Amino acid sequence: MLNDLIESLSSFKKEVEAAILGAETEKALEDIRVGYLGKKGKISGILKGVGALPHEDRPRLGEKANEIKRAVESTIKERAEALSSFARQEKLQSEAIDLTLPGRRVLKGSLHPVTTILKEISDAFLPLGFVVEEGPDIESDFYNFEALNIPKEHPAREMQDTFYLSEDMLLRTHTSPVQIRTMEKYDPPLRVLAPGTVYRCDSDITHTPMFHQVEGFVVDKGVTFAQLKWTLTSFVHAIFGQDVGIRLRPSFFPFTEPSAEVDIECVICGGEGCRVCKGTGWLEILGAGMIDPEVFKSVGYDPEIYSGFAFGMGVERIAMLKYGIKDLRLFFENDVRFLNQF
Ligand code: 2U9
Repeated sequence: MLNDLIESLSSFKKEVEAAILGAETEKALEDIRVGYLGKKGKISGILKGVGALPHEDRPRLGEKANEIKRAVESTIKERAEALSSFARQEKLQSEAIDLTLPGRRVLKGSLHPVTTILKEISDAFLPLGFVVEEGPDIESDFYNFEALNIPKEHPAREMQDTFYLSEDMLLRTHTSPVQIRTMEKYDPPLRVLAPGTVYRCDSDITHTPMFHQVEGFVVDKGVTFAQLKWTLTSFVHAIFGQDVGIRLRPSFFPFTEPSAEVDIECVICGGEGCRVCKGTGWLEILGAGMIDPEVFKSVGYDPEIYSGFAFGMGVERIAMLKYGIKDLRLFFENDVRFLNQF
């Protein structure tokens, strides 16, 4: 009887060891452990027969059972370690980095051409002693129109040009209000550059409802039209090159008197006449003039003591001419293929 039980324990040992070595997962191994060593396992089943043995034989069976349990436990432990080592090996292999693969390209951003030109325009004026001033995009009727000698019935005030927010408030249609605010804050002499976003209720192939302007002005005793012309020539040379000539044509603006429109020699054909300059050899790039005495009065400057000049330009227009961009809408589509060229 004792020998039969010991025999069956020994044959279980071989069976369980074969099962352990065949287990492919940690779960399968655990099932084997429970199936053989657990309370309801096969070894416990055999040990239940111990009651039928004579007293003196029972310790031997217990000893044999414990020996087999220990041996099985140690085989399970070894197999568990082997399985976890295989698993780690597999994970490492699946996560292996191929250092020979080419790297992914990092997309680099670039400055918007309007930003680039804004900086170039500032760089052209700052050495002449100009300082940059900024102001709000939302303005009152007074700063945008009244103080600039633009009377109530002036066409620039018409609804189709101006985005009104209320009877008195609007989106600035030019950066000129910045200059009014600057004159209210400081006494002359002043040399100010006012770059910024402006808004006009206008949209077609050459106009967008939002665009950028740079305006500038100088106020002092004895400022002359000749100084205005020299300043603008110096600006044109800095942006378009030393050989580019300019010409001034008489014009009208409510805030300057006399006023002029400023042309540069066509940068495409060099003055020969082409499609861009419509055969004239000249391109209009600026408006300018001597600040109207009425404007000085609205900020409390005495026009008998002070004189000044002012100028204004559209930044997108300068960028289009400088970079040969044909369509204004490209500036606002933010297509990276366009933007990356600058
Ligand atoms: C003050 C006094 C005078 C600014 C000026 C222009 C002429 C001009 C246009 C160019 C193209 C605007 O972007 S555009 O449509 N500007 O022609 N601007 S003189 O004169 C001022 C400004 C402020 C106090």
